[in-house]
Amino acid sequence: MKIGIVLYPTMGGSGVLATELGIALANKGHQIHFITYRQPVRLSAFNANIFYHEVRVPTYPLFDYPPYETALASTMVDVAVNHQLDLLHVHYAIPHANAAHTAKQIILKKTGKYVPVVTTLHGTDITLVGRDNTYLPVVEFSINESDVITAVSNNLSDETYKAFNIEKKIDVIYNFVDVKRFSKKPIDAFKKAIAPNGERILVHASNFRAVKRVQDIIRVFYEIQKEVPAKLLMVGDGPERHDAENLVRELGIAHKVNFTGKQDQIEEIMAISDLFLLLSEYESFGLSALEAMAASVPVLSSNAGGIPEVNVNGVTGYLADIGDIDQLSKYGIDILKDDETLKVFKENAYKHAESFDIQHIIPKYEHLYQSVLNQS
Ligand code: GMT
Repeated sequence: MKIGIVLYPTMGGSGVLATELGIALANKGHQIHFITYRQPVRLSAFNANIFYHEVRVPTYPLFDYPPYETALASTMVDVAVNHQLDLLHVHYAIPHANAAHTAKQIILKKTGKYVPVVTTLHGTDITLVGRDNTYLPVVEFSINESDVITAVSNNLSDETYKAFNIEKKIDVIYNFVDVKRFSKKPIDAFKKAIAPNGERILVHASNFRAVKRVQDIIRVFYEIQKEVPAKLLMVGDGPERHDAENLVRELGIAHKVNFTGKQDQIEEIMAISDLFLLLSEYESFGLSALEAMAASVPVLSSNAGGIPEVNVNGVTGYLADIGDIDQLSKYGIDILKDDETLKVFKENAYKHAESFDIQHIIPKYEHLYQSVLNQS
């Protein structure tokens, strides 16, 4: 198949997932055309089946707001017509689903070919941004106009039906992870540099937006390190980083917490880690937690949104209510208290991650593409 994939090229979960999906499909012989405004972060190695089309947004003094959506739809038309795409798969509804709807109509008028649109909902496009009345009518319309709608968890599917008047079935296809890629041997020198005295290594990775509640992570770590010698790696960057760094200083634990900034080689960091923290207000899925589990790292998380569909309480880690610092800290100490307990959690985390392996999930997308193409 010849597939156009539209995505955000940044470190966010939807972009990572869409890029990994495209690479995996290309490895299976499909021709993949990524369409976005910058080279996607995880798209590095050359692959003869992968093409990247940059959306250029020419500026003009009249535009206070350059019309990205128009430029995107035009690029989608250009790529679909000139490369004879079979379908368009857009990740994150805003503004991709609407741009795809426009592109689909133009392609049909120009060439007589119907190019179906698959829209994958990822999270904040529904739970935060999409619900905003400024966007809602267009988001609702363009989701309904998609030929196929998928969501990355049952929770996100439920939230979509609650927030919008959706007239179609939403297919749930869970996010996936390449377990092989995350099953790395820890680099001893790296581990020693972070935890020279054999301290436990805790890790959080995100875009440090308010929804991630990074201050809770610092507070939970503060409690845990009183009982268990530990270090904390805060990976990523974003609006809440500054306040989180201040809190670390206020609590007097700056020597135990390392804000690494954005890191490309997240699998090397996961390989030396003992516990991953994800205490968000909401996550449709929690892809970073799954990547941790694939690296045999148990997860301490909130029970928000779709996280319980990924992290199994008492098995792959623990879950507690959002902001329940006491309970979360107790659970963290419980996982880390002795090597034997930690080993069991690590093994369970890895085993559970295997059920989300890329090899099980890619065929689900291929099957979906094939059935929409058969219908159109
Ligand atoms: O908010 C983020 O972390 C980024 C966001 C995105 O759309 O890029 O992530 C969402 O999609 C991920 C991949 O499907 C999910 O794993 C995240 O849980 C989801 N984030 C939220 O729902 C807040």
